[in-house]
Amino acid sequence: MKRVHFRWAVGAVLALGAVAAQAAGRLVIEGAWIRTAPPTAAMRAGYATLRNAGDAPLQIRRIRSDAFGDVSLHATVIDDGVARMREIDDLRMAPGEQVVLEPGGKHLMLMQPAHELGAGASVTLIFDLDDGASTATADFVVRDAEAATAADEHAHH
Ligand SMILES: [Cu+2]
Repeated sequence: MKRVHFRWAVGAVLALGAVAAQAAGRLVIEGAWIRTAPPTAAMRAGYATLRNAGDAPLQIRRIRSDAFGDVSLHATVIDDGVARMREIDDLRMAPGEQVVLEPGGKHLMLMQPAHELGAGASVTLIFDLDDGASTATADFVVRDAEAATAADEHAHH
């Protein structure tokens, strides 16, 4: 009987430890798209809604893709009435926080495409998180901004 109680206690401690170890940021990427451009364009802009669905803060350390030589996160700032882009080095998100990447605001700058990207093409982007182990992946579909707006309006109905 004593032995059974001891085993139960060990099991409970291990279970609590497992719960504590799981506290982590979890990046969810939804509605990912890349704006259409001439198929050979040297630069593209990508948009999506990012959400931290985990129970700890997260930080995006790097974004990469086989389809682009360089991927960075940009903010659009109005400087003296002129829109300029500024790189965001380390996007931090609290648990439950959502960051919307959209035309005229924050966006992904996609440089040096490895191949032509026509409308309807799909590209995988990988987001590396600050813990060095976890990543989030999303397929970005090439489409025009009008189609994206229509889809958003549809979602609100
Ligand atoms: Cu940019």
